Formats: sequence, C-alpha cells, structure tokens
Amino acid sequence: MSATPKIEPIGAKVPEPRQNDPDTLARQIVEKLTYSICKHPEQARKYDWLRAVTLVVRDRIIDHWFPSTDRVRDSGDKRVYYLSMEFLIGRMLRDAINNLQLTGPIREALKRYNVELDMVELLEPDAALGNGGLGRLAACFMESMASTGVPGVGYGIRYVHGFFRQEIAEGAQVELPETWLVHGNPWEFERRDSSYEIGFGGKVLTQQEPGKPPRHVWRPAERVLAVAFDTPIVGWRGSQVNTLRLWSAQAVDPILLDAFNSGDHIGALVESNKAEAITRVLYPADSHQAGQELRLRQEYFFSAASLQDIIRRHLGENDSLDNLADKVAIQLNDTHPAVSVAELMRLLVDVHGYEWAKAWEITRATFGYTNHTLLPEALEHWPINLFERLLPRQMQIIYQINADVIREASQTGFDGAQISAISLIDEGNGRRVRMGQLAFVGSHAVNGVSALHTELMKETVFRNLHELYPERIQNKTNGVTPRRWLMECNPGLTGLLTEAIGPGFLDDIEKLRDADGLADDAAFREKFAAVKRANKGRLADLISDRLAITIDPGAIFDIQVKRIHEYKRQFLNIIEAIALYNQIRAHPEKDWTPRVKIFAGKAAPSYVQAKEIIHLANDVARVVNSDPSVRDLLKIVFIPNYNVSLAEIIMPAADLSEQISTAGLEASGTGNMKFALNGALTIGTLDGANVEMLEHLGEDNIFIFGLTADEVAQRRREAHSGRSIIDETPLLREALDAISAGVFAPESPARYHSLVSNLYNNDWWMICADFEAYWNTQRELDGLFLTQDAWQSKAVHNTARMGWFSSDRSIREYAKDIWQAGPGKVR
Ligand code: CJB
Repeated sequence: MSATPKIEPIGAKVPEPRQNDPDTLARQIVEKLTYSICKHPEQARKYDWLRAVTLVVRDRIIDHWFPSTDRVRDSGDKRVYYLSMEFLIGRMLRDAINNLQLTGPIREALKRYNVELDMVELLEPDAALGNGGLGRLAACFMESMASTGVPGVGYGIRYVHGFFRQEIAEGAQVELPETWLVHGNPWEFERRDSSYEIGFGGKVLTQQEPGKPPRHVWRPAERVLAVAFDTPIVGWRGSQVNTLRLWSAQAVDPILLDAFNSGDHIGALVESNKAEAITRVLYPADSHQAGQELRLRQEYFFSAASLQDIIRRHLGENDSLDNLADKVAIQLNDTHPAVSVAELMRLLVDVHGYEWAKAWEITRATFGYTNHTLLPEALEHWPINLFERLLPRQMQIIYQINADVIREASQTGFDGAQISAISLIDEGNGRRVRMGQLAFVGSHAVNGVSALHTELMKETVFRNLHELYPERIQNKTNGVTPRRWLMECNPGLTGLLTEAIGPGFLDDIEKLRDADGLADDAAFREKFAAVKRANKGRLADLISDRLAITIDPGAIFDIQVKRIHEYKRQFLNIIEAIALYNQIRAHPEKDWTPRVKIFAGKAAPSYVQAKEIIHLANDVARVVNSDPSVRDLLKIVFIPNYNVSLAEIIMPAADLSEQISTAGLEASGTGNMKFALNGALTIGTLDGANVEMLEHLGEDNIFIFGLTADEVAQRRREAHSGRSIIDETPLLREALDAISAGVFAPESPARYHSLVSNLYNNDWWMICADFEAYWNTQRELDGLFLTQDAWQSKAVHNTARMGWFSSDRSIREYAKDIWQAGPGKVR
C-alpha cells in the first residue's frame, strides 16, 4: 500500500479564519437546519434551533480542538488525566459561546429569525453527571485546565441517567429518573476505535519458571466493552480545547444467538443488559459510601478503560513505559478511581513485564490523590470477598502492596496500633479493603481541598500515614471558574465591573481587586445594588412561576442551597426560621427586617433524616407563608430540583449566603465562593474554605459564628446531650416545642419526633450548641441590611476580594506542585 497522503483538515486556518459576523452565523445556522437537521427554517421547532446553533458553535470548537490536540502531541508535553466518577457540567452551550466570545454575534444572528438566544440556551438539558460539590469541582477544573493551558483529559462515566430529578409532593421529596440523552447529545463524539475490553471475576493463573519471579495471568470470567465518547471542553477565548472522555459499557456479544435461536429471547439479552447496567445510572450518594457490587464494577470499569487508553496513547508516542511519569500525571478525584493503583501495577507487572519495584516507582510517581471528605461514613472500603471475587488479581496486588508498606512502617518503628491504622486491610469490620489507604500509598502527592481540611487530614484519618510519609500531604484550596460563575451567570455585574475597572479581570480574575476601592463610592454602590436587585427580581419571577409564591425583592434573600445533609445543618437554619416566626408574631411592634429564606437541594434517596429535613422545610414554609400575622416579614421557599442551571440564577440573587456546617466537617465548600463572588455576604462557621475567605475578605466582610473545629471535637468526645442548652434557651425550646407539637404538620404531629428527640439525646451536629450564636449573628445582619450603604459596601468588598478563589488559581497550583505540567511546569 502506498503511504497515506497528508490531508489538511478543513477549518479555520489562517489566512482564512472563520467569519464570526452575524450574517455568516445566521447563514450557517440555516445551513445546519437544512442539511444536518433536515428542517425548513419556517418549520423549525425550538429544539431544532438549539441543535442548529450548537452545531455551528461546535464547528468552531473543532477548529480549535484539532490544533490543541496536535500541539500537545507534537510538543511531547506532559498530559494531565483527571479521573473522576462525576462531572457535574450543567449546560454547555452558553459556556462554549461565552468562551469563544460569540454571545453578541449569535444573539444578533438569531434575532434575524425572531429567535431569542436566551430561550434557546434554556432548552439544553443539564449534563448532571454528578451529585454535588465534588462533581462540580471536576467540571470547574476541566474548564480551568483549558483556560490556563494545561493539557488535560477528563475520564469518567457516560451515565445514561444522571442525577435524579427531584419533585416535592405534599412536602416530601420524590425521585424521578433523569433523561438527558433523549434528544441526543450533539456535544459528544462516539469513538468506537477507542474501545477496550474490561474483565471481571475469573481466576489468576501463576506460571513459575525456575530462577524467575512467578508470572501471573488473570483470566476474567466476564468481559465488557468500554466505548469512548468525547466531549470538547473549550477554554476562555478558545485558546485551548481539551477532551472529556466518558466511557459507556456495552456487551462484547450484543446478543447470545444460541439462546435466542433456542427460544430464550430474554436470556439472549441478559449479558447485554448486565453489561449496559454498569453505566446506566449515577449513584445518588453524596459523602456516603454506596456499598453495592455495581458501584465497584463502575469504579473498576472506568479506571481500567482509562488506564488502557492512557497506556495505548503513551506507547504510540514513546518506546516504553519507563518514562510514563514524565509524560503522564493521573489525578484520582477522591477514592472512587483508587483501584487504578492496583490496576496500573497489574498492567506494568503482568502485561508489560516490569519487575515489582520498578512498577511501584512508576505508579507512585504517576498518581496524585485528592481527598474530599473525612466523614467516616463516606470513606470507601470494600468487603474482601466481594473484591476478590470481582477483581482477584488486583486483590493479590493490594496484599503485596500492603506487605511492602507494613514492612516499611515496621522498619520505621511503628507499633501494632499504628500498623493496623495504616494497613490497606481493615481487619476490624469483617475484613475490608480501605480505598483511602490504597490511594494514599499509591500516590506521590495527596491533597486536601482547603487549609483546615488538609490539617485535619494530617491529624485524623491519615494521621499515621502522614507520620510515615510526612512530605506527601499538601493543600490545594478549591476554586470555581469565574467564566460560568460570574461572567455567564451575572452579565449585569460583569458589565458594571467592566465599565468601572476595565476588562482586565476577564483574563485575570484577581484583578477584581481593582474594584475594592469602589466600595466607598456611593454612585458605584448604587449601581451594584441595582444589579443585585434585578437579579433578585429574576429569581422572584422564577419562584412565582414555579411555586406560585410571591416574594419581595426588597427583603433580604437569605439562601442555603446545597446537598441536604445533617452536617450542613439546614435543620439549624429551619429552627432559626421558626424562632424568628415566633418572635415576629410575639413582637409585632418591633422593626423586623423582611427576610426570604430560600432552600434548595437534594437528599440521597436512602437518607431518612435528610428527607425529613426537606419535608420540614416545606411544612414550615406552608404554615409561615400563609400566616397573615407575619405580614410578609418572613417567607420560606424550598425550590425543587436544585441543579447547576438553577444555581446560575440563584447565586447572583443572594444577599446572604448560608455556610453553616458543623466546624471541621465541610471539607471546603464551593457554593460559598460562588455566592461571595457575586456579592453576597456570608454567615458561616469557621469551616472548610470559609476560613480562607475570612482571611481574604477581612473580618468586617464576613459573619462568622459558632464553635471551632477543635471545640466541636472536644464536645463530641464529651458526648453532650442538647437538653441543658434547650432548657436554657427559650427561643430554641419554643421552636422545638412547636415542631414536636405538630404545629407544622397537624395532619401527622409525630412526623418530626425523632428529628427533635435526637437533639435532646445527643447534639452530635452541634445544632443546640451553636444556635444562640447563629441567632445573634442573624439579628446583627438584620440591622446591617437596614443600613444599605454599609451592606452594599461589604458586598462590593466581597466581589472584589474573591478573585483568589478561582479554579484557575487552584489548577495552576496543582500543575506546579503536583503534576509538573502545563505552562508553569517545573521540570
Ligand atoms: N464532597 O461533593 C462531595 N461528595 C463527596 O462524596 C465528598 C465530598 C464535597 O467536595 C467538594 C469539592 O472538594 C467540597 O467543597 C465539599 O466540602 C465536599 O463535601
């Protein structure tokens, strides 16, 4: 065969750049409608316009995608692979249009056909392939890697059903399936040439030749195909396009024809159903181990597929895997992909013939591990017999790694208790594999996600491993992408800031500092407040449309949106609302500041207490909102189905951001950053990234209350009941009495008995202990809101001083300190 001729891709090559004027765009949109969608423009439906615009934008992304990919390959630069079970992306069109700076021209182009860009953007379903903070962080990191020039590839799972849809029926959460792929997904490209067989079960054969170490060959009993789907991630100003590669599971044999031919039509599809089940649905457990076999299958499936892909790419460009760690950094986003450590060892030793010690050196140099929680119930551990049955060779490898680590610890002088703490095998609870320990020992760098969280990692869960490897743990405080979380969600504020300090902050968000002095400028404050007011109006409209509740944009919008969890303490917020309700009615003569308390968030379907908290919020809302004696001074709203798109409307509309977790339990938080960046003041505990926000904002601009992490730990050791505090705090007691008496659930007065009695018995989440401080701080904020100048001045300081909390900064730190990759790499 003759050599393939060099074929240049079509596209925007200098000297013929694509035209981005409205005329060209309008013509191309109609071309797509006609030739890709096969619709006459006059008959086009809303979804057809969405698809046509997406395809036009996608062409431009592809123009940047090819050169980005070529550049990395040709330069031989190190690539970063971000392995994550979750990518909570949300909508993609607006992000892409913004980053390519096509918002104005596309808006203009669509106007020619009487189509509104905003309407079209709202039709796109959220890609909800994640549960909450961890998944959203992965999405921000992907965007920031593309924006800061880090050659990154995200690897995850292409769930057919993302995070469930939440409806509220009679006050309670109902879960419904999410179906983001029903209209097809124009952003993804199926890559059947990148598919790999993934094994499960079976046995390990050991071959022993004289004078040589034994060779192990894994013979899996089952095989499943992992097929790649690629989505482009376009960075700011389109300078770089990275790839998000999601794996979909398919059967190797789509149908068992023998079974079908013998009349077993259902049995013929069993294999295919079993295979496809692996990537069918996202587990809705957040900060909680989902201990089922299918979950372990998901974890291994995407880890193994990603590693095969990484190795294939590496060997296509290099002679061997000797230099893998020079060319590849793999970041484990939590322990979900931690089995990768054992799998890479298997590939290096069993498949590529490396001796154990060399393979271990390569493995550790390649991996980094990010921990996102210290909650004991969230730490992953798998029963040994399940692990062994599903992944027999990986289990042997884990035993061998464990033996090596224990030997090292013994040589360092560790005693029995210390050794059992670092062991990869938990011998205490029916033997289990500890994924945190595996990820830790298999990585050269281990990081927490805020300064406090990182210190607590060293003192608690990883205390002994930290002693053994004192250099390994480092901090990388989280961040959020300012493109989605300021520019796109708050065009009003972005416009105002551009007018006031120039556009420099769009490229370097820390330049927002230039706006700090404007806090003292009355005219600017007024404009800043007007933007907030407009954003509040938009949220009020949404609440009115969806829930038929009228709220006053002049009231304080006091907002807590996040997963529902006991440690996040939505319950404390609701109790405070009830106490306020009681006080407003008891003291009608007082000058109360009108307040709207807004909640949103999903509970894990099996998390009983979290679901009760949602129910309580809705029950309290129903009573308070319909009580005329409150005179609209307090309104309570629970907005169903919190997701990224809803967050984009909520964040810019908040006056007050609730970040009130029990200190020491929220690893970082990222909602706290989005709110403050958009000019909300924070009421919060000294927890997670709130601590660093306090440092950046200054103590005048954030409202901190409550016990510190050390104080919480101390009180927990003493196991306090809430009873004495409740007895001594009338506001708290009356609120709890009202709940217990069924004031908010007259049809079922006992509904919240266990929620309340838990507080009396053991105030584990410090709700009673922190109540008074919380109440007092809220009243201080009431007073401040009446002095709008002072409030708005603090709000301006918040926006101006939050630039550091950009995920661009986080990514640059990872790139420099952990990956040694990207523009600022240290060789
Ligand atoms: N986090 O969202 C999750 N899921 C988990 O299973 C464990 C932790 C959150 O990760 C965020 C990103 O690091 C943190 O900001 C947040 O505090 C943490 O709860």
